[in-house]
Amino acid sequence: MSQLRVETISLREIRLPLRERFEISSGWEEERRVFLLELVHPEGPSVWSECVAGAMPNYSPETIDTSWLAVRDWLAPRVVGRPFDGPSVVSAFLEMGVRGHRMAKAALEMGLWAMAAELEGVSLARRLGGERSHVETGISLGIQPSPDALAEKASEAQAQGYRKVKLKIRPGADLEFVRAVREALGPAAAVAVDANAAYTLDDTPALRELDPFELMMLEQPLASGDLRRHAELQKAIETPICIDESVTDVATAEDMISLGSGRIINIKPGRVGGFTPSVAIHDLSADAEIPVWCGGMLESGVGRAYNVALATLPNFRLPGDLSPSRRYWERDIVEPEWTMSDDGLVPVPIDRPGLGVRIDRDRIEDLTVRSETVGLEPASRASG
Ligand code: OSB
Ligand code: MG
Repeated sequence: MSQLRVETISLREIRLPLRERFEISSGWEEERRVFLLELVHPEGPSVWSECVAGAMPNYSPETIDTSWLAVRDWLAPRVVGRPFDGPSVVSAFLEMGVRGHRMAKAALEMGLWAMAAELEGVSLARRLGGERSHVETGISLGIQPSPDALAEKASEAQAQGYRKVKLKIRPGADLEFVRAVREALGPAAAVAVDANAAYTLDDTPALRELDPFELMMLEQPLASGDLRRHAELQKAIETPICIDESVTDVATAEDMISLGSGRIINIKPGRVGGFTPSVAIHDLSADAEIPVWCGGMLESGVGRAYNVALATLPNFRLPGDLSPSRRYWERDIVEPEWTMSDDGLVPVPIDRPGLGVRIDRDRIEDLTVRSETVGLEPASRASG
């Protein structure tokens, strides 16, 4: 079998308009700036990966521009031309001498997992150890102008078959919005809320008012660095807290569990630096009886392929944010597009090698606003 190795890495930015504006407590997006990587093996095979950083540093400190710099100047030059014994050694290799920049590292690391799967002729899901042919999905609904407008969106999502409806909340757009949705969907519906770090411990009484609505979870109420305060909040409220932003690596997942900062973890492989840390967090959560689910970052069909593959592991016990392509885009950049059955299941290409979807290279070419290649002589670098 060919050795795991990459000869060139191309960086590309494309623009994809979202079908609807997506608003969270700290900002909003109407058009996704998507950062794609193409990793090319010396014997020809190529794989695509996606860096999930956003346009603005409102979710995490990373942005598409900081991750572009990190990949181009620090990370990709180290990977190019170097043989790896397997994809599981890449994460530790990228950690050496570069702090943070986890989304940038993840895009490369996950690309190498896909390359390994491709070279071995197995699906990415199986390469990670997953066996499911379908994964459960929910929808993440952005903040809407009114409780009624949100309840209408939530009802539509329920009718489409989503297994969880997650509502973005912030102070001033919380209690009445949750009430309207609970009334519209009924007592049995799985409803969750996500605050994206918009509250403080002083808001404990307001957050306790959510208890009677029996939410599936309250995602990331407090700031990213506030694991201890999350533990204090969890003691004061009944709704299970789910940690998103605060778990940035294996150590913070261990801290979260031992402090009791929450009862559920949202794993986004981009946020924690790739698949090797994601699988480690998955495993230690399973040992601690903490369920996990796979979050999303409004990925294109490329990034989604990675999330879907990860969600086939056994301790992904709650529906992910793995909506089908149609939820986000008029037309995706992969074929076939990602779909969902009318009971909220996303089919996994478990028996197709690599990512299991074709990349629409012509369309990507049309949408490209800049590109650069690492691994060629400087004279032949394309830039635009
Ligand atoms: O907090 O989970 C989040 C999107 C961008 C940034 C942060 C988050 C989200 C989502 C969207 O909730 C999930 C999706 O991709 O559908
Ligand atoms: Mg979140």
